[in-house]
Amino acid sequence: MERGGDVAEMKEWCRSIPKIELHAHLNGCIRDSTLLELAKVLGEKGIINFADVEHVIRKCGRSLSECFQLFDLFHILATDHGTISRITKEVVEDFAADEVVYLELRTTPKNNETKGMTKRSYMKAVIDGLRSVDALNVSFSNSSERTENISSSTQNNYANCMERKTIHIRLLLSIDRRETTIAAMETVCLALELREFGVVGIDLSGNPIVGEWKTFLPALKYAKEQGLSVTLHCGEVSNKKEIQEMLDFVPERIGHACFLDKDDWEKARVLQIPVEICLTSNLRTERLSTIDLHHFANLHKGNHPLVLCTDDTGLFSTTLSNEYYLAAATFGLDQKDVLRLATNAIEFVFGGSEVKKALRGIFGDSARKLAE
Ligand code: 6MZ
Repeated sequence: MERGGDVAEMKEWCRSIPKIELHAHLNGCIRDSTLLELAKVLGEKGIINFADVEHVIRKCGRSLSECFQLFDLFHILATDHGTISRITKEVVEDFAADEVVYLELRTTPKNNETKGMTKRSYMKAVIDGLRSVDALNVSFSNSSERTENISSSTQNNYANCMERKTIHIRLLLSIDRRETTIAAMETVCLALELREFGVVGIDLSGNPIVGEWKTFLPALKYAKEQGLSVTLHCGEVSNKKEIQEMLDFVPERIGHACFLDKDDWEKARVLQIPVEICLTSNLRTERLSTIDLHHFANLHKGNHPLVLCTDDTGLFSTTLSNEYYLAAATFGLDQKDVLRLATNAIEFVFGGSEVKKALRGIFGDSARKLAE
């Protein structure tokens, strides 16, 4: 790829191109500055010990199990509705600043009795957060491509809206592997109820060594029958039986896929299941020893459908443009390869034909610019 001084130029180019993010967990994408601010407030109230928490937030290398301990901490810091709305707004702004034009944001609806929070009110807070973004246009409706946060604007604001950039957002509701069948079913029912607010699918995530596939299967089957798209964290740890069962379910996408063997890959190839690749996340959680050994290389060579994603921008201190740069630098991709990779992602979005059409227009412009 590029030599010496061109590194900065390639990084900036990766930042400047439009990108599609399909695997990002809301609470994994909280800004460090926001986490520290929230921790300080809880520290002052005596709910947590700020010094301990600060140390954990600032720590860089984390094992997979340490990540899940940290998520529990994030969930303590971000429990009230106002904070959920705030972090949603900030996460959207951060992705937009990185030239992400379509974001499928996933989050686990949570009950928290002490805060008067139900799964439904949690999701309302997320949607309120999307609506509160005022620095750019946010389009998250399934039924139409109108820009959601334009509708309440005055005539003057309307002119501003036309000049601002637009980000298309869709939501996936996550089932946490700690949940019961009933809790998983509640999440699916909530997703169905919230379809008109941009909810397009279901994700299965959480600590991969917790829970059993059979617990989630009834809810996932129901989601599929009702026309929701399903993506699964699959093969984040070695678990041959579960990987096979997941592939037999034929999800519309899988995330990570670090521990698939030859037969599993053959099945994924025949079924053409797109893979959400999270390079930095896999490296930082020690799913592999060095990045050049990542299965991205074989999948890319074999033209397997794949999309580069961040997983948790906050937790892993990364951005989507950083993931594109990392792939380019590690696997020798040039600008044409990178733009093709970014453009291919259009085919794997859960958002439907209207938004795909809009994205084809955006990426077509970038391809023309590159050709000039
Ligand atoms: C599996 C992950 C994950 O839903 O509270 N999550 N699950 N593997 C990963 N790779 C490291 N990263 C994040 O966002 C945080 C939750 O997303 C899931 C975990 O369940 C985590 O608690 P939300 O917004």
